[in-house]
Amino acid sequence: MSDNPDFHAPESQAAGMPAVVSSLRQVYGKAGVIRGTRALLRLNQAGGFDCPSCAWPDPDGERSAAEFCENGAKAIASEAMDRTIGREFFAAHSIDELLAESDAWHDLQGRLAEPMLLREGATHYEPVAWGEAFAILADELRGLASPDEAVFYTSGRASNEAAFLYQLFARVFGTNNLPDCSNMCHESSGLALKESIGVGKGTVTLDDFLEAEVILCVGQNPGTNHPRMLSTLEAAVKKGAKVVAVNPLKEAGLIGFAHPQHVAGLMGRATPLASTYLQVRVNGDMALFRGVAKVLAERGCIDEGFIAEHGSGYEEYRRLLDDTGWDDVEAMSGLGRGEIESLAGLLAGGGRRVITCWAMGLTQHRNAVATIREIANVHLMLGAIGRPGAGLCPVRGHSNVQGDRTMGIFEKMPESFLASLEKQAGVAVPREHGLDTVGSILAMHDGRAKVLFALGGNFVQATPDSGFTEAAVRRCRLTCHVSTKLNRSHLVHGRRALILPCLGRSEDDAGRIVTTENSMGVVQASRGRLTPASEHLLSEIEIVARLGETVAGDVGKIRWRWLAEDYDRIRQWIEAVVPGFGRYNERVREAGGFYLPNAAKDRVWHTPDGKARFSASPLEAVAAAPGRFLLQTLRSHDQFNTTVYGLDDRYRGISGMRDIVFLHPGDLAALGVKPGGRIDVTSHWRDGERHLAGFRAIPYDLPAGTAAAYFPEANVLVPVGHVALGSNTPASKSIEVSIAPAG
Ligand SMILES: Nc1nc2c(c(=O)[nH]1)N[C@H]1C(S)=C(S)[C@@H](COP(=O)(O)OP(=O)(O)OC[C@H]3O[C@@H](n4cnc5c(=O)[nH]c(N)nc54)[C@H](O)[C@@H]3O)O[C@H]1N2
Ligand SMILES: Nc1nc2c(c(=O)[nH]1)N[C@H]1C(S)=C(S)[C@@H](COP(=O)(O)OP(=O)(O)OC[C@H]3O[C@@H](n4cnc5c(=O)[nH]c(N)nc54)[C@H](O)[C@@H]3O)O[C@H]1N2
Ligand SMILES: [Mo]
Repeated sequence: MSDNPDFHAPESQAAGMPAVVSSLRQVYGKAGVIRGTRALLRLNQAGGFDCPSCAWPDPDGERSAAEFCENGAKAIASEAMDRTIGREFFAAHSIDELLAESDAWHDLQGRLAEPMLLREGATHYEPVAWGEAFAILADELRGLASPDEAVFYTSGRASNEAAFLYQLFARVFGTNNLPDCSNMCHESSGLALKESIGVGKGTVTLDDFLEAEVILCVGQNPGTNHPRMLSTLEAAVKKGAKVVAVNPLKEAGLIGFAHPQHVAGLMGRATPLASTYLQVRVNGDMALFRGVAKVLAERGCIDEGFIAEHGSGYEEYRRLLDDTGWDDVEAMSGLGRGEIESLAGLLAGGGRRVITCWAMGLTQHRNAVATIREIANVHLMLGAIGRPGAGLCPVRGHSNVQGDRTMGIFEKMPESFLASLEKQAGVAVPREHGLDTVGSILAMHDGRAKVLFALGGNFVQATPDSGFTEAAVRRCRLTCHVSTKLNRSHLVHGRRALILPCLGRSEDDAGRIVTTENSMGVVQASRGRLTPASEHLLSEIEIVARLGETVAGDVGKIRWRWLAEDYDRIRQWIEAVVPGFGRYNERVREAGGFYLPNAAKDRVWHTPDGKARFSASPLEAVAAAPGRFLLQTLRSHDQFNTTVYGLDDRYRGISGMRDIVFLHPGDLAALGVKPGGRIDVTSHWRDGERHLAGFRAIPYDLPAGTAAAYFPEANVLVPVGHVALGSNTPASKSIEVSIAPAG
């Protein structure tokens, strides 16, 4: 970590030697040499554990000895730290003192080592026995007027087994209030894809990348957030694929990639990645894809056979294309007609083997769902779905966020799942839809929800509108977090609060395996090998089972302890409830695991009319009022969501600071602010203003009138009511702000 705040020109490539050096320094510095190397050697190897960082898949066949990336190494270093914090630490630091420290400081303190309780009115956490912790939970949960007054949040690291048992508990307890990090992440993708192609997941595998002719990377920064994806892209480029980046910001990882596991890469010779870099306007993607579709239609570059056999709604969509003017397309996308025509030409050429990848740059906008359906429209026109080298690829965030959904962590699971769960459990489960993340914040704020239980994550820090959300959480009777590391959600608490420390994925769970599902629907086993950080830790599964036993008791066919004793039993239950998990225990022990079925990949469409559906949504893009900016919140290279490893953002040329706002150099000049000078930022929403004072303005290559700042520091500016239509995902990539020199 650099101590002196500084900025210089951004890099033009990602990875290479600095990445390797940086990862090793992280691991050896924090975890100690032996724990660190052992952890890395087991990372993403068959028989080892699944990297807890991102959800990019591992190669199906042979794996290199180092199937990890710099940021995977940081995640492990953070989890596998030798240092622990228990009763002495919490006796020495009051809640207020801890609140005054930064996220980076919290992460450096070490692993949570024993269960802790914050009594009503107390200033310090104190140790509590596991049994008493569960008794408190039972007391608070049973004391609620309705089970719907409890909220059960999940972050995307929970294993399939923990997630399945947890949703079973919530539903047996009597509520579908199962908000998760996905509500803030790929919810818009799931919804859009379900409507368009009948499956809320992507349709490609790693092999498709090697057969693709064109790969679009839209609204994502893989160099930082999915570094192993760069290896896949590099391999694809070497086989002749063209990579097109669509991003308002110039990201080093998309310009060039020096492979850290290859000699040439280590020497700093980068593979030029993106053949084209389209600096679209923030939220201009829908207009871009509409423009592409217009060109394809006008030139007749469509797959008529596919559309006739599989599509529905094309005529209406075609009329919409004819009615859309180029002026609108150009103004909203910020791109010229020529650029859009060349992209369309590229997509239509040859075998139309096109893959489109995307992440938060698309999902966290007001019109996110419509934008993603627009991408599906283009793929349907080209017939570029369900055949080799072509398809849709939402790139997931957390390592098991996709699996958690498959397991039923969702406030609106379909009837088929609930009916089958009910049958297996022998207990009635509720049907009324539950609260999602934004819904939970509002419910806590106005007193409809009184207990917040979280399986992982950092609710207070990951959610929008920090001031509003903190007030909401403080109104709870009880907040309880199952966690590995200290975070702000332990410190912004309800009347009483509990911290329940659990094993991390790298740690030995009495030799037992758990399973996860990656971004491409591969289910595989994960077995931790490191000695647990403390002898007082329980696995997430044991914690949920004891919660079930204490709060709900053994009911129907459920024997909580019996299920948690042998995870194969939980997997047998999953097999009975969730389609696609036949011979689960057997297949997950085969090298590489197994693929879940994906109907859209087989051109079977689980939509109401059994067809892949063109959607005709009105074209729109958000725009800031004159003189104002559209601000997006994004990740630095030194963080995993709310876990801040350090204060650098190497590829963007930033060291030693996070209190910054990237701006176009011309805008800086117009504001009369020098590079690095201090500014105040105010966001504007129909319910009023929100403020961020004294951040530094950094010149950067992004479109004039737009700005970027780091998540979670800038979350204070995101209004809780500013969400994507349909998916209710906070629209944290387009916040209308005004900026002034610091006053
Ligand atoms: N090391 C590391 N890895 C991670 C994470 C992490 O924090 N650290 N987080 C994980 C999680 S949970 C997730 S969801 C993923 C997130 O992965 P990303 O989606 O890559 O994460 P962000 O930093 O939010 O980056 C958003 C990108 O979208 C661009 N963008 C913003 N607005 C627009 C727009 O309107 N149009 C277009 N085309 N682009 C836009 C931004 O410039 C930026 O490059 O990464 C996962 N992996
Ligand atoms: N403004 C803005 N807000 C955003 C985003 C954005 O781009 N901009 N991105 C959104 C996205 S995509 C996401 S996914 C969410 C993330 O929201 P969350 O998933 O809630 O947040 P994380 O920071 O990933 O959670 C980190 C915490 O998880 C705990 N943890 C780590 N490993 C484990 C484990 O194995 N088990 C358990 N039980 N706990 C563990 C640690 O205590 C750590 O402090 O944030 C969202 N918020
Ligand atoms: Mo995410």
